[in-house]
Amino acid sequence: MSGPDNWPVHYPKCRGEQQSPVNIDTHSCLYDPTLTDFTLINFNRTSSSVDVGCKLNFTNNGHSASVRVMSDMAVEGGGLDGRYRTAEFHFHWGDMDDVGSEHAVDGAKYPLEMHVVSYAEKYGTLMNAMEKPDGLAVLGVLFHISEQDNPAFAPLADTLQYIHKAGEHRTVDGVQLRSLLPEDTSRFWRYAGSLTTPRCYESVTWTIFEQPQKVSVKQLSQLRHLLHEEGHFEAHDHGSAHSASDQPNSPSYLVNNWRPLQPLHKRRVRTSFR
Ligand code: 1SD
Ligand code: ZN
Repeated sequence: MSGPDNWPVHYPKCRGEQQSPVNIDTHSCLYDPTLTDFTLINFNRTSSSVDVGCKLNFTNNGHSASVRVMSDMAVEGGGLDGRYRTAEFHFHWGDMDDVGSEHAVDGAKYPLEMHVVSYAEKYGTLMNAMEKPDGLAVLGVLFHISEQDNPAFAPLADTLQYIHKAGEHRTVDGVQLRSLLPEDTSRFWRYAGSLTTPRCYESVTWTIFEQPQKVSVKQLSQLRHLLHEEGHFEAHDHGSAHSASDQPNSPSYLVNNWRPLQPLHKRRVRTSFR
């Protein structure tokens, strides 16, 4: 599939006026006191819990490392209407440390962004919710580089070796999704937007947490060594994507799987804090 500039040719919704990601200009955000803290239901369970384990299915889907949540997790509060069931989380990253995130804050990009995708319980399934205006709630977490490895990221990074090639899967437990999110989930930005990949449905209530998390260069490089198959990459090559080989149809590194910033048009980003 060709790059983001060509998406509207096949997916007209990608040229809509409520697209994501966006730059968050912190000085023009509107404070909204109805944006209360989140309740993250079962985000810190592991398989050692007596009842439900936090079982996760990792996939290299050729455009990201995507982790399907196979246990019962959900998101409530945060100004959302009702309960949203968590389906999966995935990552966007770059080949250099000054790019990678999809969202920007005051024009600054981060090297990594995690998206936790949940769907409105009232729609029953992710597929069913995907096109509804209030169908999805995505929690966005930005990461900056730290000297030390982030221990919360370690079980995840260690699993990446098993999903090196596009199409590979691995089921694991013991990853604490809660510990990959900021401790303080009450400070965030909120706006109405879209999926950042085709078909670009404008069905996402976006939350970007103010507090970035940490990832080491070594941990980031484990993501940067995943492979995608040539010709199946949906994002752009950013003019500098690494290539594992010069042969046509050979695998190359999965990097720069971020969509460029989209105009806000008539939207306003709200903030839960002053
Ligand atoms: O890019 C992802 C896509 O892979 C899929 O996870 C979709 C939800 O089903 O969400 C988009 S995104 O807008 O969260 N980047
Ligand atoms: Zn995403």
